[in-house]
Amino acid sequence: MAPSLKLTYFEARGRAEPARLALCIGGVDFEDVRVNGEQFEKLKTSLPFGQLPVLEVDGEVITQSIAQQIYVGKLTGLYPQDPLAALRVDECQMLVVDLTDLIVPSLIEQDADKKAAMRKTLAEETLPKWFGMIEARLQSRGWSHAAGNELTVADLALYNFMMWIKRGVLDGIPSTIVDACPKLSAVVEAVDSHPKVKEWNAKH
Ligand SMILES: N[C@@H](CCC(=O)N[C@@H](CS)C(=O)NCC(=O)O)C(=O)O
Repeated sequence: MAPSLKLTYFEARGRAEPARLALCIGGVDFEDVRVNGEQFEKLKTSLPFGQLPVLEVDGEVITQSIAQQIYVGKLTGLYPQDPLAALRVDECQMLVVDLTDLIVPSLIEQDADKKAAMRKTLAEETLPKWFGMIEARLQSRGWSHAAGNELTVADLALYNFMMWIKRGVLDGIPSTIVDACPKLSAVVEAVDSHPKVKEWNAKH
């Protein structure tokens, strides 16, 4: 019997969106719970590590977004059974965590000048360097997708991160910095043009 799933996160894409997209693409029903700051503060003490997202599987609360992505990838056929193929998917998912961690300090910084300086370094040095390395890796491997030749949760994780940049919502980071990387852009586009992703994005 299919498990009952409830995914709780903020009203944002953030660390929950790859799992949401996987469930949407796979046609797996889930309860998509989104809390605001006030609701989170009330919920926080009941959360295993005081953080979101949490995925409840038949009532059992599971933390850690990457573990959740792997699990829903398995449920939806978006995570390979072959160990080496799975390793490639995990590599890409962890890479996205590292990319996210590059940005997080600039989200937290309260001093406007320091924040702007951090964003300038990200936009002009750090992110182009990382995107260039990802592009080189995708080019050298000749894959059509993020971690092989099939759509996996790695694509959804990379897509979610790259769209954060491409949507131009991070002040000081121009959306165009992705344009220098054609292979990376193609991986992002392949997810963005997926009919179920289009439908999902139109609704959210
Ligand atoms: N390693 C965790 C990190 C979770 C995390 O940092 N969650 C943030 C939101 S993106 C959070 O709940 N922040 C609120 C807090 O820590 O009070 C994961 O990947 O799920």
